[in-house]
Amino acid sequence: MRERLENIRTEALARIAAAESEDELREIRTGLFGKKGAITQATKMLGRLPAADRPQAGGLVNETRALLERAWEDKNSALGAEALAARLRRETIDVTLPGTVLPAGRQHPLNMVIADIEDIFLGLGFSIAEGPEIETDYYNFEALNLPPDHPARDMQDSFYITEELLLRSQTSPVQIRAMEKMCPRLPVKIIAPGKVYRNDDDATHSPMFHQVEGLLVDKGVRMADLKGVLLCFIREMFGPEREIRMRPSFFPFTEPSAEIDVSCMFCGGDGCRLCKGTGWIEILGSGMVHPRVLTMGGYDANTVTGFAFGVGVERVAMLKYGIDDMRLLFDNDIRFLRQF
Ligand code: 2U9
Repeated sequence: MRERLENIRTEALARIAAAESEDELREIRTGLFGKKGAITQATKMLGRLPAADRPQAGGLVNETRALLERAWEDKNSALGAEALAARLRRETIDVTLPGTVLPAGRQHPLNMVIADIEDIFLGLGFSIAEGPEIETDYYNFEALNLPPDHPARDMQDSFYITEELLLRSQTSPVQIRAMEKMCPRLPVKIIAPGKVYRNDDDATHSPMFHQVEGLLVDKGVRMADLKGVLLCFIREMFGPEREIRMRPSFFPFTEPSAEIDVSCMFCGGDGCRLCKGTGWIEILGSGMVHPRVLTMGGYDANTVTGFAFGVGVERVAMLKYGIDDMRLLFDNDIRFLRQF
């Protein structure tokens, strides 16, 4: 047994020392410690020895196993380190080479304007409400007091999906939904930004455009509150020198209704080409929420009042950045967009 173990040891140590690859080393390991490996066999043979010889022989087997295992591990580490060193010699990486510069994107001017409007109204205590772009006839028209013969309800003027469903033509349905949800709590104080759709397509109209509408419902809300909030909005947006004026108007969902003009930001009100010599530019629609609309939202029109307004985001962007053709906002020409 002793002799046999010595032979195994001498031969194995020589083979381990001579091994040139990790593959070769793995083979040696199997030859020693695998199922039919020399050390495994020697361990099995112990059982056949006379009981008196077993402890000593067992000790020898363990000693040889431990010695070979250590020799194997040392060689394995050495070969691994060598392989890594060789790879590092082969692969040179120049960490000083300039990297690939990814072009940085930016926000679309329309989204910048929406974010600006949201910031201003958040600062005034309004919350932001959102809703579906596919609406029911009820929320888009009926709850807003739009009569059955109103032109917007015509198949020609709105995008119908079925008789009951259409692409919303304004964001007002969002506010009706918000009132239903909030009722009877007060105040309802929200803005509704988003995409709206109308069957219009020419130099000044796009079939899809963006609106921000606002709604404040509470006890004792007056037209003076509307004017104050909108003056604040206009001055934050276009500068502290701006003035506003209100002209009587009509919308089915507000009574009374008013068109809001802003003093021309290009000539300061003296009159120029952009304000057509008047010194004023139309910017918002607004009014006191029609009692029928309050009722439809669930509120008692005898005890609460509200104001509402709507503004076209494309129009604000054009005025703010001096863009003269709305189509530029939808062409997605990088040369245009990178100027903002
Ligand atoms: C509820 C009640 C009333 C929203 C309003 C306008 C006036 C308005 C236009 C501005 C330019 C649409 O984008 S535009 O073409 N909007 O003139 N919008 S009052 O009134 C509401 C909204 C919700 C419940």
